[in-house]
Amino acid sequence: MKRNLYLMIIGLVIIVGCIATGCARGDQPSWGEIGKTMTVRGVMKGLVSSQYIYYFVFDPDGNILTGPKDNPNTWDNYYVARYDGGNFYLKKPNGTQTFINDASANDTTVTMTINLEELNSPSSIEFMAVTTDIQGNVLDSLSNYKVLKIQYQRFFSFNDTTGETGESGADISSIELEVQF
Ligand SMILES: [Ca+2]
Ligand SMILES: [Ca+2]
Repeated sequence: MKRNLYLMIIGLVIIVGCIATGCARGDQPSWGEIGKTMTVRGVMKGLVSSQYIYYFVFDPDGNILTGPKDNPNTWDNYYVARYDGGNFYLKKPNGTQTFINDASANDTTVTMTINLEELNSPSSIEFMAVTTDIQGNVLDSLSNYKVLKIQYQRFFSFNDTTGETGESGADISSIELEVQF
């Protein structure tokens, strides 16, 4: 009897543990579930500096024919994350702005993690990365916005060889995006 009880407790612990961790290996949560995040890493050619503003721009409208261009004045309908003066911000199309807490700027890399619920839980995103000086003059960007089919792919990597600028801390070298459950 004692042995059976012992086995039952072990089984219960495994089941509860599996539920708590979402059964990461065997049984992935379906796409519709909440709690997904997207981490964006922007790697520059030189050191990240507060002399520049680093933008990651998201269009979650589901239409791959529209997406953010490199001009910050055209981003009113998009979700705009930025590293600006030592802080990380997320500005929404409705004008509200919040801090991004899970973010860092180290060496040549700016990293921000955004809860996808903040972007209306999209299944695809049109994405753009742009750097400017503090006056707002664009220094570098991706050559065009990237379509991220995040429902089907979890990791994206783009090298940037365009828009080379003499200001290496604002010269985008590569962008990596990763969706996490
Ligand atoms: Ca779009
Ligand atoms: Ca570049």
